[in-house]
Amino acid sequence: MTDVTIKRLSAAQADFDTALSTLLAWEDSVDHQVNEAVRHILHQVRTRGDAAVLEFTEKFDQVSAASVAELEVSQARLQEALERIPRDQRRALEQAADRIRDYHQRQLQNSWQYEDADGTVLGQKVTPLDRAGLYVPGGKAAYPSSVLMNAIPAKVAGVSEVIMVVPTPAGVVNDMVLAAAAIAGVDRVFTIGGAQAVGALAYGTDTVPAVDKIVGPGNIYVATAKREVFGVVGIDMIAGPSEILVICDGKTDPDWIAMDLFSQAEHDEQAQSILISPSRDYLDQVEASIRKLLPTMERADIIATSISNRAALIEVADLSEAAAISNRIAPEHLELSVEDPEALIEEIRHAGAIFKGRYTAEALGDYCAGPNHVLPTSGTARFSSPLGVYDFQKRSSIIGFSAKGADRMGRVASVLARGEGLTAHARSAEYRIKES
Ligand code: HSO
Ligand code: ZN
Repeated sequence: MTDVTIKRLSAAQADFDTALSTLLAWEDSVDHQVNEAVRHILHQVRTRGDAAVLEFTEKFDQVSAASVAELEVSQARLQEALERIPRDQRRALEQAADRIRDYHQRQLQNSWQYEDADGTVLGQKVTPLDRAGLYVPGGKAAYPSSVLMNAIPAKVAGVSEVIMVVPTPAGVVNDMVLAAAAIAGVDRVFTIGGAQAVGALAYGTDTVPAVDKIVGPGNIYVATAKREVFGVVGIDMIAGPSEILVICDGKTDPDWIAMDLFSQAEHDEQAQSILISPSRDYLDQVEASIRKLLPTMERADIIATSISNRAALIEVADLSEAAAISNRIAPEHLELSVEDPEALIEEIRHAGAIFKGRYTAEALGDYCAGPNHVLPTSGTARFSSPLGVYDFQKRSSIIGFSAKGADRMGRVASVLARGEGLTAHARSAEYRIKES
């Protein structure tokens, strides 16, 4: 029998604010030894390129090769993986990919411009990144669904080259990951990982092309390396542990909700699952479901640890209070398992993804609903958004003055430039002012 402790809170308790803060506290610990090790690896890759990548791959993944080129996976091999995986897996990956593509196509931003009264043209030109790098963790943590979620928006944006890196500890390759890469249209794949792969993508080596942005999840070494190379290249967010917050009016089958909480708890011991409901009786029912269902779970140990560490069942006065608490938490995933989610959504301000109604299991969003499953965690939904096509597009301002506009604005610029003591600026603008 797996032991689990389930925290119960009530918004009415005197120390609720403190209890909530304690519940949410999560240290993204900075480990100096990891920092040191990562800096060393990055320096070696930056200065010695392929040779360093090969050495670290041999040391950390026990994979030896004569050249980095040998570690590239051919497109033919990706196709082979696609043909080798079970038919139902291939079909499911393709169905998910179609929906993800369809959803993300709607995010494409177009260039725009307008003309002002002087005939001056102003606008914004939108351009995809030239190259994006996609990090995929190796072994157990490799999620084919994440390959789709990261690569498809890049391809929809029009990125010409998506380069994926995936470590293959002891040479083990995950066929479903390679099949997902084939479906998503990943251009090149290298079986390298860790900080050395991040370095190779950021600085480029003779074999691995330098990219403009690195996306995708990874362990502490990968996250630290991404932070370190930020500035040389762009990076996506650094994701914390998964989170789910369910608001339920007490009328959804408690087994469904218990399993929804498990679905994020099973990701790792630090994942956070929270249920908020105005019905104490319902919280009791879900607690009973948790205890009943836990022993049936394959990942019971991880779930029990995650639930005992970081889960909570919170009683509130009404759904409005639930929404207010949810806004304080700004969860990665928010399920509104209520009769009228449309009304409740009005009160929601901060959440990575909002799942409306009793039939919308968060797990569907992880795989095949269409929206991205790379979402802001640890309260960062207050200021950031799901990974999207816009993360692979950038904007250039467009400015085209007419003679009349150059005359009028030249006078404004001249005054401001002289005020700043910048005479070349002033005269550059003044040359284009008509003598009158
Ligand atoms: N829930 C994860 C994504 C995922 N789930 C991948 C299953 N596979 C993001 O928080
Ligand atoms: Zn998940």
